[in-house]
Amino acid sequence: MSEEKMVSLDIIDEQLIKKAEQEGIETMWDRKKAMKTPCGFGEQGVCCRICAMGPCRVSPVEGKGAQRGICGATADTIVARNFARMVAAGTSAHSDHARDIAHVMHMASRDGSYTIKDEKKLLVLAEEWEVKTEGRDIYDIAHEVAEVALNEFGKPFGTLRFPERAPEPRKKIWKELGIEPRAIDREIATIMHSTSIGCTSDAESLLKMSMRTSLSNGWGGSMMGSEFTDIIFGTPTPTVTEANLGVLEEKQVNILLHGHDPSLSEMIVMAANDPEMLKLAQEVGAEGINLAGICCTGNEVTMRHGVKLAGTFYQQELAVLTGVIEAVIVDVQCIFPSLTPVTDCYHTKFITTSPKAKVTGATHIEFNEAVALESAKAIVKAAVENYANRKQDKIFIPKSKAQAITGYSVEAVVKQLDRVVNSHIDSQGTVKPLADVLKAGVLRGAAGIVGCNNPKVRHEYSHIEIMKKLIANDVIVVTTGCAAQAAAKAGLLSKDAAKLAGKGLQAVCELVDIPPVIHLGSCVDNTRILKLVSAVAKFMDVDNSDLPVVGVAPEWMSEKAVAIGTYVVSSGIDVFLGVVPPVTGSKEVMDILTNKIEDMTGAKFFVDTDPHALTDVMLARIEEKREKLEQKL
Ligand code: CUV
Ligand code: SF4
Repeated sequence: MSEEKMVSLDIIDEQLIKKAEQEGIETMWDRKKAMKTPCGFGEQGVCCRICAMGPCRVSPVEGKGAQRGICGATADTIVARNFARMVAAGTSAHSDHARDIAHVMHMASRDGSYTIKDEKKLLVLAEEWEVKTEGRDIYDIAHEVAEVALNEFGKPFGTLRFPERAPEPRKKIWKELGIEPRAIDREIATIMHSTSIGCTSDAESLLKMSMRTSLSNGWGGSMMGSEFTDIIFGTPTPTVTEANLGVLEEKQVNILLHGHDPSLSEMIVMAANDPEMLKLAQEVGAEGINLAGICCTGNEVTMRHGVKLAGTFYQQELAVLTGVIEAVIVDVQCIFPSLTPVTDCYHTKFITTSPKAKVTGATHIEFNEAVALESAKAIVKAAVENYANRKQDKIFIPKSKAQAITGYSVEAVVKQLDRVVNSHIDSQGTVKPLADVLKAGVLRGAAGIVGCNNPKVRHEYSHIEIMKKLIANDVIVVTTGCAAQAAAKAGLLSKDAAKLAGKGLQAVCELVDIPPVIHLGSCVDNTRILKLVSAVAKFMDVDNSDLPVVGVAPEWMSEKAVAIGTYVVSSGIDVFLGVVPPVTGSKEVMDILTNKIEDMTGAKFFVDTDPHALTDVMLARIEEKREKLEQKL
């Protein structure tokens, strides 16, 4: 296959990449080419620049070249420290997102921009956290729950609350390993401290710290993000939508929503449906306002409003290249700084909204939660008014789009299963039917496929190949993040895709009326997977690590993914990576992550850049777990 073809899986994107070439616009692939061979030391994790005696790069080969940094740190120390810092950074991103959501809940009011949509979920959480509910106004309860949550970030004593939800054997493992997460900010600070010059040099100890910090993300910040978002904006239910750049509309104002935090995107959705804004759109000659999502924000708004998905992380530049985007509205995370030069080539406005992510050259319109809807309207207005400035000769909208069903929460999945299998029409659902089909072997197992795109691998190829192979082998797939968008574009989130599934999974899909690949949301929503797996484990009276369940990140790139992978393994679920993490320079770290960690947590990391080989190992592992589980039950 020619290099050009390797770039992308679908022809449409190739057309846009060609358009970029013709118009002399640089994209990530040009920059990837210019980057040439990546630094071998960095790639293996053996470059340290923690203090100014360095940077030191030590040899990853024993007995050859510099074996220690100036302070005496070995490759093992340097790799483990770098890994720990990645986990800390990833944890901070998702948890800081959750902190903002908790603040929004704290300011929610009956007649304000932010209200409480899922009162029941709030009451369940209030009870769990022993917040008094009787005879109290729902907003008083919300404010107190939010305050309790905000204290989870910095409380001086004790451990986090959400890990209580894990199965008993899992909690015992965490306790014995000494990795029960304490306050979220504290775990992040501890890693930053312990990895500074002259603190922890013991690799195993650094990895245990990483596990604890990652748990403060999975069973802390991220879980808070999911739960609170549901409470404020509603728990998702399945909705039909469309995905890929073909969702852009030539005759409408197109607004690209990119980033993470629903407290912005939800308000933009509201503003875009506001009669005043629609009238304004008509006045400028447009037929309407069309929202399209990218990355996690895309997942959030499609789950709750069916907003169409423009695509994945890597399509952020390509979307602009269509020439029909009036504004790219972003908040935090995964935003390419290159959106400035790319949007500069068109009429497109690049609007940043968060003080946490200002981008050079972008238009900054700060989003003010206190007057959220007004603030959102001002942003949408700027987009609408830009419609007239389109450069007509630069327009090209690819045709391709696929139908997708998005927005399965754990609640929705469980309810749907229970309703069909047990005819429990009104029930809130139990996981019994799911446990039953797993036990019986109708479904061999379940896989969570998550994460980003990475130009190191052929775009979306790994995501799609792995998903197809798993469902063909009766492994049900749940998916989040950009993996979910890849699935949507490939048509795997449609009920139609059941024809690609094995007999068992096909039967379940037909019976329950679900697609074989289930959209579970954004990256913080990986905690929905933790919740579901834990619920099934508890129901069967086993541990997470006993279940035939795997986590997969075929094309990951972000520090967040490192934190996620670590909390998933720490939660007892094997993690399969399609991109090699920068740890290969240390024998000890490699040995712990891909081997010894199993003795501690009952799960480990597997790495293979060939998606087919990786899936074969996954399937073997699933069968291995099934055999052990059978003996246990
Ligand atoms: Ni938080 S982290 S590219 S948006 S999944 Fe998408 Fe998901 Fe990776 Fe970023
Ligand atoms: Fe070099 Fe040690 Fe400083 Fe790292 S901490 S840069 S290995 S001297």
